[in-house]
Amino acid sequence: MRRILPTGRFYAPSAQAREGLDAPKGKFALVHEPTIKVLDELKRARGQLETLGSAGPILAPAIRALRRTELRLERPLRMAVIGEFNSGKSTLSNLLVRIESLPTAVISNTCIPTLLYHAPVPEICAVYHDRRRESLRASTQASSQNIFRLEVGLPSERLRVVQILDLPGLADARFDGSITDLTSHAVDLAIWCTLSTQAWKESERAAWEQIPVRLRSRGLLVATHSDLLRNGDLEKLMRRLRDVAGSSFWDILPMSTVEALAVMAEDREGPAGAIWKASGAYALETALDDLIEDVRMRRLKAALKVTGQIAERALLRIENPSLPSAPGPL
Ligand SMILES: Nc1nc2c(ncn2[C@@H]2O[C@H](COP(=O)(O)OP(=O)(O)OP(=O)(O)O)[C@@H](O)[C@H]2O)c(=O)[nH]1
Ligand SMILES: [Mg+2]
Repeated sequence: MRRILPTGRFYAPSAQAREGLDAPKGKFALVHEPTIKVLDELKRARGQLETLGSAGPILAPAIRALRRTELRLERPLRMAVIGEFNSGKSTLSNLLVRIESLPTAVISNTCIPTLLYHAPVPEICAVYHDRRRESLRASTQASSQNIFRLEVGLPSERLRVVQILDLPGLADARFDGSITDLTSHAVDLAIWCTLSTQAWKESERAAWEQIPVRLRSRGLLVATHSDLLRNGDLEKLMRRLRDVAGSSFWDILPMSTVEALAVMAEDREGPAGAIWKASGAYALETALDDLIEDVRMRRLKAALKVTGQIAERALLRIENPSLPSAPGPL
């Protein structure tokens, strides 16, 4: 079926979509000191190698490999928001970004994976399956056919730390092959949204199992629509979820995204207070902060390991120039 994209929707926020309004208040810290320290050292080492003119051809692969490692460390993390239809994925993505840009509705809505990234002014582009990119304007009527992913640039400081990939809802997550497409979007962490009123069905459990183990160890299970349950029922639900899914997630949290969004709309200086906490937003963002720190440290550790391998190979090539240059995958 040919679907027309509502591209104008992404241009809607005007007052909201200004740089600086959403400067993170102690959450999603932009500056990660350990990463900056390692990046400085990598850049200094690469600079020194680049000045060794006579050994140029021998060291060129190491210099390129170091640059790739730097780029990897400089990239924002990428978080997928996954779950079955209408589980509140787009609403939660809007909350985390602090800009209500993604369409949300009771009827099935998100039809193309949509990546939110930082841009000084709103912009949108389509990435096709052949990886061709096309910038879209508010007036563009683009067909969703052949689009691999939409990319929406928004002036949210938080997106400099972690980009958000809002995915179409899974019908029956067990049989929906798109869950395995996650690998092609290069995501580092994930949130699984499950509806509090029918949380963590067997189909969801089975689908989560299809996700690579590495990503599952970096996942949060968020029980959305928690406002639809009475307090006692919510406590019972959380006990059950911790019992049956506790070992499959980094953390499990209840969330009333609509209540949090209402607080956010009233207090754009930085939502806080009892309602914000009761909505679950404070706990979710704290857990996300911890997870982001963990993923950043794991990425750093991997980069240091690769750097060691690059240095080792460069030294071997100096001793034996006939060695192949491949420094191994990053
Ligand atoms: N009461 C309540 N409603 C919510 C909550 N989160 C989302 N909703 C509503 O649930 C409906 C679906 O939300 P979406 O964010 O569009 O859900 P989705 O998972 O992105 O849906 P698809 O893209 O179709 O899979 C919307 O009407 C939201 O306003 C919540 O925490 N509480
Ligand atoms: Mg959606």
